[in-house]
Amino acid sequence: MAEEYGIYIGGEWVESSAEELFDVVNPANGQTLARFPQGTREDVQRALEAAKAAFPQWKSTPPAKRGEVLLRAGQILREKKDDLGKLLARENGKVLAEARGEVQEAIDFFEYIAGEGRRLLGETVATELPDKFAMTVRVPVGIAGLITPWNFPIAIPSWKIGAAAVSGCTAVFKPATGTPILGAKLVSVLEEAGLPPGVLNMVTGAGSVVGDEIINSPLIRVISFTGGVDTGRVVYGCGASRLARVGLELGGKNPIILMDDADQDLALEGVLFAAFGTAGQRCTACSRVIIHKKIYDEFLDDLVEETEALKVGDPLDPSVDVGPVKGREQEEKILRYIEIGKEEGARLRCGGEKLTGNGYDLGTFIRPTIFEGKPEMRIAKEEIFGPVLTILEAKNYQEAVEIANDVEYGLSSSLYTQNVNLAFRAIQDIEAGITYINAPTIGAEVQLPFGGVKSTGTGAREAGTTAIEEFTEIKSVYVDYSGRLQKAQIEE
Ligand code: UN1
Repeated sequence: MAEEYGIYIGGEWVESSAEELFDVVNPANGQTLARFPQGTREDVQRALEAAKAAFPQWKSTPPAKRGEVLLRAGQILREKKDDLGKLLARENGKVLAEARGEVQEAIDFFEYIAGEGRRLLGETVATELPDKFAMTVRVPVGIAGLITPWNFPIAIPSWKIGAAAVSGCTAVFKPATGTPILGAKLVSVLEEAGLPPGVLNMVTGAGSVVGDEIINSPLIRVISFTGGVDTGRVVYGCGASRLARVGLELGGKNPIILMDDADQDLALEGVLFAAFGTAGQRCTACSRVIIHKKIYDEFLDDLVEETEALKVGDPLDPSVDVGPVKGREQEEKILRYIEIGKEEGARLRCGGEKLTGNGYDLGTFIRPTIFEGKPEMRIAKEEIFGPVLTILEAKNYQEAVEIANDVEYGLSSSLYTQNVNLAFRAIQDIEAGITYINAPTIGAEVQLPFGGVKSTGTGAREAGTTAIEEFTEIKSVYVDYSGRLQKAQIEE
């Protein structure tokens, strides 16, 4: 029997006002794992009221105490890592090693951000007047709306919830409809860790209802959204119309550039992991490999051979390399892009189809696919978010970087070379929020800022040293202890 969940308001799991539930389906076999309420606008209003009521108390809780709760949450997640990893693999479809890695990412982030409770650094600044003191302090922005995607159902919620909570914000959280179970588990872990009622509230349901109500509420002072670029534009517009803060982390079309002196074995492993890990459904996934013409044929032949050898199947089977894509809608979109690639005249080197028979029919599996393309093709420009890789040729470094930059997005990027000068040049030249040298485009660590340029996003970087930027306001404070009126900027 699939478990039925409610919504989480004011520290309790309660019934939604919704009549309808939606199914959460295991993409490997089509089984229903759980049912969640198709939340209503009224549900969101209740969540907002709870977040509003909890704000004054949470805001005045010492940041170090807020951090302690988050540290405990990390410790509880650590104890539950085995179970959560398996559940995540079933709910999302990523293979168990990656699912466990994602739970670890959440643990790492809570442990990291807990320490922020003992920093939340401001500055002391010199003043132009005697007997006067000047400093900046951080104050929470207010109630946060946190909207997260299905591809990282615990790590991304952790970044947002952890950073908002340590900053003193209270929040309404809407997990993706594809993966609310991990969201609900995280909420329960935070409750167990001692997060006071109302600091975090969760409502599930459609973006067009629940998401829409969150982003349009005047109570929400900061919206943090990770998802597709089209929705991101709508979210940004709503925030702009009432001057709320908006943090967006949207798509990517992440390149790996291979120079002619690259360690090809190392690069091969990196490309396979970055392009086909999580079945290519990461914002940071490598979807373009730009290869120097001198090694193009040699590298590509090896890559195709290794790609064909990847085992696709049940994510809980440790011998499997690539799991399913997340559901029918994803599958259809990816298959459509494969057709577009063929119509555009790209050369299909392997994959290019849905897997059938052998139990595959119960789930949504696509064979890892490689196209040889041209930079102007749609498959080389648009985010496919699946196991589809486009290979492009470049005659030199300059051309490779031009191709890399000639897309709408700029999240992650990578260059393989032995030439240290070129490596440092690429750090300047590639337009992206993240650049790896001699490593693939995925696997960002939590203590570094995460985010991108151009249509990939806007607002403060998530995670890392910048995590609290999104959820805190800087206040400038002047203390005059001269006992007389001192006028700055005015000569006497
Ligand atoms: C995402 O796909 O939106 O760097 C997040 C990585 C992971 C996070 C990806 N740590 O691949």
